[in-house]
Amino acid sequence: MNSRRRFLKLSALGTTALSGLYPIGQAFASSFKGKSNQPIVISTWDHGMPANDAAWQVLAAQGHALDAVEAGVRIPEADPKVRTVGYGGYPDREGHVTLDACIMDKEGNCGSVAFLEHIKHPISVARKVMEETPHVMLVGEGALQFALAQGFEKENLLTPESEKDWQNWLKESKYKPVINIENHDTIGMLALDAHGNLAGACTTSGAAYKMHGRVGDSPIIGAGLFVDNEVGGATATGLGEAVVRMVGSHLVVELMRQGHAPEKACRLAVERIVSKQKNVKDLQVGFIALNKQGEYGGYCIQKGFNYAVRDKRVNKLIDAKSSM
Ligand code: SD4
Repeated sequence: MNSRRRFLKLSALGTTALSGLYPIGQAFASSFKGKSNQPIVISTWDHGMPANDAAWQVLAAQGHALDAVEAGVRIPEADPKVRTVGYGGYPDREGHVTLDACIMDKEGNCGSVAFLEHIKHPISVARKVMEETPHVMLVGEGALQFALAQGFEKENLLTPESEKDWQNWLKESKYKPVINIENHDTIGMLALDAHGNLAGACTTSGAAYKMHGRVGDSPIIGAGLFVDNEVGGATATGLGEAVVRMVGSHLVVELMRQGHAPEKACRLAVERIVSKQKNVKDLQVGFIALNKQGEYGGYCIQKGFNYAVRDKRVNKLIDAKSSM
C-alpha cells in the first residue's frame, strides 16, 4: 500500500481506534499495518540527550535502527561522569563494576550479557552474542572470555570517583538506594529508522552496591527491553527486581499490540507493578515506548523520571507522568 493510501486508511480508522482500545486479543498490528518512515529515537534519562545525538547521526543518514541504538548507548557507556552505565558506573558492594546489557533487532534477534566485568561497551558485546553465537545470553566469566576473543579490550572500569564513593559506602554498608539518584539511571533506547524498522538497546551498571553476582532487568529480554517490529518497542529503568517480576517491557509491547498508545501502555504496566507491591514509597520504575507509527510515551511510579526524544523536528527532554 502506498503511503497516501495508507494515510487515508489510517484517517478512516479515526482517532478513537488509533489511540483507544482494541478488544483484548485482537492484534493491533494485524488490523493496522501502517508504519512511519520518519526516523525517531527515544531514550531514558538526561544522558539520553547526547546518546540520542549519536543515534540520530545514524538515523538521519538513512542508517539502520540497530546501528543507531548501539552507537547511541555507547556514549554514556564511555562517559565516566555517567555513574550508572559502563565505565565509571557504581560498583557492587565488593568493589566490582559489573555490567548488564542487551540489544534487539527488527527480526526479533537478540543478544545479551550480564555480570560482565572489565569491558567498557557491554552493548557491543551483546550485539556480538546476537550476531556471532547461537545463543541469546552470556554471563560473567564466559561473557568476558567471549568479549576478549572478539577483540574487546580488558580495562579497569572502577574510576577513582567510584572507588572513593564505594569506600565511603563501606563505612555503613547499608543497601538502601536513593530513588532517581543511585540506582535508576540505566539507558534504554528505542529507534525507528527511515526504512520503518525498530530496534532497541539497554545497558547499565545496575543497582549501586548490589550483591556480587546480582543481575537486574536490563539484560533480560522482555523485562529491560522488548521489540516487536510489527508493533513497537519498550524499555525499562528503575528497580530491576520489580520489572523482572512483571516482565515489564514485554507487557508494554503487548499492551500496545492490543491498541493502547505508548504512554497509556507504559502507564498500565506501571499500574500493574504498583498494584502488586505492598509498599511503593521507595520504589521507582519507569518505562518508555515507541510504536511502529513513531508515536512515543513514557510513564513512571515516582516523579523525577525523564526521557529524551529526537527526530527531525524535536530534540528535547520530557518529564514522564507518574502514578504518585
Ligand atoms: C537494574 N534497572 O539493574 C536497573 C537499574 C537501573 O541502575 O535502572 N539503573 O535494576
